Amino acid sequence: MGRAFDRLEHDVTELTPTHLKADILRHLTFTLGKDADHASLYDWRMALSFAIRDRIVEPWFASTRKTWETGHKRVYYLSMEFLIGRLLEDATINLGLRDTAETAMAELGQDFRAIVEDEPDAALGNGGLGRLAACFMESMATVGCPAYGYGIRYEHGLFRQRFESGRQVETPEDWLSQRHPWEFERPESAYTIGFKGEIATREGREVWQPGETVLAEAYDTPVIGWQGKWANTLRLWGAKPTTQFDLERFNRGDYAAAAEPEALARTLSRVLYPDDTTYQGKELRLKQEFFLTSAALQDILRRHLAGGYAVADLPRHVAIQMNDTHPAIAGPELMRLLMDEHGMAFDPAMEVARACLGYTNHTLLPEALERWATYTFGNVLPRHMQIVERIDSWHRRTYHPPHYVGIVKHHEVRMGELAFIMAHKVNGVSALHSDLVKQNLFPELEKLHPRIINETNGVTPRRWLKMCNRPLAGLITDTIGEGWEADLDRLKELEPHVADAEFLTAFGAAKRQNKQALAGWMQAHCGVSVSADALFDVQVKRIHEYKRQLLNILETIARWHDIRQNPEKDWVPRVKIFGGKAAPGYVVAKEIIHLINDVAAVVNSDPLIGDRLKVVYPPNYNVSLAERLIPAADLSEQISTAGKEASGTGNMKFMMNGAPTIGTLDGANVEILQEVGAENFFLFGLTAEEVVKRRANPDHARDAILASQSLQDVLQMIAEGRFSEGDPSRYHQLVHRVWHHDNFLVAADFDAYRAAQAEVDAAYADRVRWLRMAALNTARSGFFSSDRTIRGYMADVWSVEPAL
Ligand code: NBG
Repeated sequence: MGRAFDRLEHDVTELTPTHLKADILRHLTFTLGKDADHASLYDWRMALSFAIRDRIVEPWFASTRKTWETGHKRVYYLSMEFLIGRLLEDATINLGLRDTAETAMAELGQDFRAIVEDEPDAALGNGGLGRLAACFMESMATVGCPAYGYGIRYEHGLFRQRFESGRQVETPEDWLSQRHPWEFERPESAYTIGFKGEIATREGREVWQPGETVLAEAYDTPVIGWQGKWANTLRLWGAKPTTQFDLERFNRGDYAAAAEPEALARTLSRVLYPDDTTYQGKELRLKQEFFLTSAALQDILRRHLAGGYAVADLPRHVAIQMNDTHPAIAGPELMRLLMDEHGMAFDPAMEVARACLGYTNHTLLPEALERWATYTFGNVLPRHMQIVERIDSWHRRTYHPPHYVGIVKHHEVRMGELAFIMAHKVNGVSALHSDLVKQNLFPELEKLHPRIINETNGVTPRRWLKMCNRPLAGLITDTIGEGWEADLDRLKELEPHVADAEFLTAFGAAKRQNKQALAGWMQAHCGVSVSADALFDVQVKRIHEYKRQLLNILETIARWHDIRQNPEKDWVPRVKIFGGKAAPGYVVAKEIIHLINDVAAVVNSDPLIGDRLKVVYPPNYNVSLAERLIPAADLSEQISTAGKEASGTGNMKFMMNGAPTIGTLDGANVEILQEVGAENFFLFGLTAEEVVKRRANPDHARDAILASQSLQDVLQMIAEGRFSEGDPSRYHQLVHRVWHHDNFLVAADFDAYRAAQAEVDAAYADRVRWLRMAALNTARSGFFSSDRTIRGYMADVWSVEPAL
């Protein structure tokens, strides 16, 4: 066993650019079939990726073997989204081969950076929830937690975003149009997934005879942890037809019909639903959720039994985490497998299922807690409908909940309640959110069976600091030595250096280097020229009303107006940077995008303004753009309406990269504030409790607008068409909504936000003060490593020890 690891460590330290070059050329010749003289950038990327992948396979086998041999408990992370991004550079970093790879490529006459940037993002997710799953996969491999991630291999990930006259236009994303070098197809690992049909009773057992079936086929991507000591598997399911191609029809010339079974099956893994916080009441969505969950559970049971263990022993070897309510069908599906396929009785099956399952809630927004009409649910999953009803009546009989609490209510199946009841632990994703889950979401259930705990989110410092911010990572290593990457609390050792002028200067120089790189990129890609001396103020995340990009752009307008009124004043130059996509059907969010782009056009071409204010909105925000923007940010915008953002994880990435937050007391901002100290955080706005109270006043927006001359001016300018020349009514509805339907209290928080922005200006003008704040943000960000989060889940939810 140990031998494999020894060999790997030996390999990695010994691997010279010359060895790696030979590997690359071998793959170029024998895997790609290309001559070096005629190889394209793509060919070189493939060859390098395969050469790097080779180095992952050995620790991957060794990890799998060790888990088998010791019968170690495994974690199974079920998620409809994994927002992975690029893998090549990340893999070289974790293997300690980044510089070797760069040198090898240079010696082959190739530019490593260009190769890295040629890789398409694997965008199998919408936002924070999917990116969290990807960070968790990397952290589980780093801390040596044996784990599988289970998801769907969507042919089309999240759509690509373009702007046309300032409007969002979506085009399909096609990451699989090229070869995906990181995965291994496993045609032998395939399961039949059923839908619809009937239920028969045979020998006293219920037997489901599905009316439709598809095949779920596995594609495995190894996920390597820091220093290559452990690797886990991300297993994504692709849908295939169970019926063969219809040759008879084909021979009759009916080509389209002959290909029908294939086309139908493939729809299941074709597209990612492009929405992260609103629930899509689509039959296809329910089918996708069941497809993922059933394939995963069949695979888990197969592996468990192959280890020679009894079904009843499942909880000792298996922990299954439901990432949000999307895979909540895992409860009834596991019950079906245990009862119908393995002959367990209801009560013991319930015990086994509940001991295995954990549920993470990622949002309080009621529209995101899935509810299926019993008609739809019963039609798509008739056997599961029976099981859900049985669980619900068992729950009522055993626990006597209030009449309004239950799984099946008003002809709907409530997936949140189902997940709660079927899980032994339920967790929220930040301290504040977990409290709100207790108080507002499941108060009665929590009273009956207390099980809500908190696991504050985290992000992997390998990708989000070491990889994306080389200047800062280098400075950290020079200052406190190596090893902080897997022990992020060590960043605290930077604190004494914050008093040291030389260190601060170096910290500032690292930030400036990133800002200059970004400025060059924005000039080339967005056609806007900005000064690296300006304050880079960044808000990047999905566009959603509760995240309040509107508040930010209204403040931008106020700032523009003020500069015009008083151009002689000594303004601190700002670059407002926005990034993010709106769900294609979310009209209000798309209107906000349009407004931001319209404001950018006016501000950026205003000769009175010059460098004092710029607005840049690079299109198609994704993981790799985040890696470019976050290291260059001076200020992190985390301005959601308090009580609405469950945690946020972008906030943690900015903090790590030395950008102080301007933000509300929401989600993990609360903990960031606690860690960094109030003097290093720009806090403003109503608290979650105050939000609830303020909302009770139906005139809250009107009152706030009438009390703020600045906000009145801003709304007036928008309504007059100052940003929509030739189309003055373009934003009438938007302005009307601020006055009369301001659900997220933009007006109520406007003045407080402006005041906080003025404090930011003052702090930035004092160079040393600002650098100290920025450096302290990095130094105190250790808590937000996802390694800490994973250790928390391992101890509190999964009861699993590290295998390393
Ligand atoms: C999101 C929350 C974020 C949180 C991530 C990860 C959903 C449903 N929820 O605040 O909005 O950081 O989950 O927990 O996407």
